[in-house]
Amino acid sequence: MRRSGAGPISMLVVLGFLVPVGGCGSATNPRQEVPILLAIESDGARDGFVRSDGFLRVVGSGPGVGDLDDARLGLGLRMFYSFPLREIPAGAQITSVALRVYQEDRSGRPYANLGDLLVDHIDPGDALDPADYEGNTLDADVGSLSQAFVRGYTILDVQSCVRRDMAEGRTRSWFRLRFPRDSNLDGENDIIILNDGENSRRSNNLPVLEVIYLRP
Ligand SMILES: [Ca+2]
Ligand SMILES: [Ca+2]
Ligand SMILES: [Ca+2]
Repeated sequence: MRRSGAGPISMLVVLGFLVPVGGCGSATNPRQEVPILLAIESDGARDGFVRSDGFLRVVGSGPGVGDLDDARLGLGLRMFYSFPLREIPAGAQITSVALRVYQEDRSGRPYANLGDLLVDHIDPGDALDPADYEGNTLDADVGSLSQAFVRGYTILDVQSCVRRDMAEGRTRSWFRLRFPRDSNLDGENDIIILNDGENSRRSNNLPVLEVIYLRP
């Protein structure tokens, strides 16, 4: 196993077990395959949040998901991550892709009031704009990233999304994090606080896309 980029050491222990189980070897290929772990950080200049009223911010300040009922009743907040795919070699055999996002904190009761934290695979073009709050969807609800607030990384398999982006010629993979309910209209904020590519939370718990592949 060779490792490229940042990523939790604990993954390496798991990978040594997971990769062979995935059946990556080929009986017709006597060459010893060495899986590569590539940790791609979210692009801080492009990731950010969009609110349901169209306000958005891509540099610093308040990455999170939920409702801002205390500021304005019914105001929703969604978070967007953008991962460049240029470091994945052409022809690489991808065996696993995981979206890893750190839950830093919360306000109110976002999961109880708004539902599970969902992920959409999207193509918003070069930059976020107000229409990306719910538009430009490639694959809606590709999975639940989390069902409860636990401080730490939460993980979702997004291999099919990244494979689709590469097959269709996109140079980055974008994901939108949202709750199924925009707001519970209770006058109180219900949000989870996340981090972003520019490390706005100063926690160093960066959002990453972890790709495991075999050399082309
Ligand atoms: Ca950003
Ligand atoms: Ca856009
Ligand atoms: Ca609320």
